Amino acid sequence: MGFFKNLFSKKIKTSYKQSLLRAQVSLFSVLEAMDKHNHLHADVIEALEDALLMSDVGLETTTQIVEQIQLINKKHPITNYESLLDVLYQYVDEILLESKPLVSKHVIFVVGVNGVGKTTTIGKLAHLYAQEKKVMIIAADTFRAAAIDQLSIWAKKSDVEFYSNPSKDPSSVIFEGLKKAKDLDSEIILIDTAGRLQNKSHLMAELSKMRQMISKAYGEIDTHTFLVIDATTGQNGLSQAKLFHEATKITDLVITKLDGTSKGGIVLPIVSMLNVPIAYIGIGEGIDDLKPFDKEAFMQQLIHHGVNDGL
Ligand SMILES: Nc1nc2c(ncn2[C@@H]2O[C@H](COP(=O)(O)OP(=O)(O)O)[C@@H](O)[C@H]2O)c(=O)[nH]1
Ligand SMILES: [Mg+2]
Repeated sequence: MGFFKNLFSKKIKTSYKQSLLRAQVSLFSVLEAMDKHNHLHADVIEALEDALLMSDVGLETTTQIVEQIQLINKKHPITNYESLLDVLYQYVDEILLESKPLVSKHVIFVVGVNGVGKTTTIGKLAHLYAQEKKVMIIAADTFRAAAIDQLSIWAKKSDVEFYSNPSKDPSSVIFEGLKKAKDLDSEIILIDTAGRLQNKSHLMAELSKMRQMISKAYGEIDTHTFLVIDATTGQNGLSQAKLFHEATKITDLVITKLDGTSKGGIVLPIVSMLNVPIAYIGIGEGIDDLKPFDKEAFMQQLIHHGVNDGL
């Protein structure tokens, strides 16, 4: 226990701040409206709604946030920008969950649509874990030879075990790979899957089958299902979250590409719908650009109290 939490903990805060600058909800016009009116005037509400929607918080969650703020305002009138931000901050605090430390031996089954960063995330996770654990990567994305090659290169970079078999179907690859992992006594087993559109029901059914294969092949082992969401995808991320969760219960989220978006707000409706923690965030293409989710640091960047930077 504990080692996941401590990894890189010193470096996290500064790199979070730098990488998430663009992901902030842009609150400058809210500040202006609040400074002008000194109460929760319709202009303030409108500016806030615009800011949240622009950041991809989505209509439903934006409405909930605004209703909550209006409710609090009735009891304790909000008269300045700082107290408005405090209420907003508290709301986000309630939505976002703290991720639980992972037990020492486990499988991570990684799912998501094409191009979100599943394979890259596995490469980065292998690198992160390989410092202290025996890691094995299973490439169950057997549709494209290039996908297997891409992952075997990541495995070599971190010098971890790798298994795939392009002539077998994904479930058989998982079966064989897990047998090998058991023989080698691997501690962290990362399974990559082919990207699939959430509305292709036969592909989603295949995913459920693959997930079931894990316990069949290995027996009892702690298993996490990571859904990788590209933060730049927009509202389609919500449909991805819903349908992947239905096909194979998601236990954790990985939000990638937070370095290149001004729409970090998408995490709020997704987390509030699935009610699962964000385990990691991706903040670049490099091997070190995956960070354990730090709720406090993330919130501070998303709902930024400062006026000048990041706006
Ligand atoms: N900027 C940025 N790019 C990323 C991140 N994660 C993945 N990518 C890029 O997204 C593209 C697709 O990644 P890949 O892992 O192949 O996606 P997959 O289809 O889900 O396996 C690649 O060009 C990655 O380098 C991230 O956190 N930030
Ligand atoms: Mg891939």
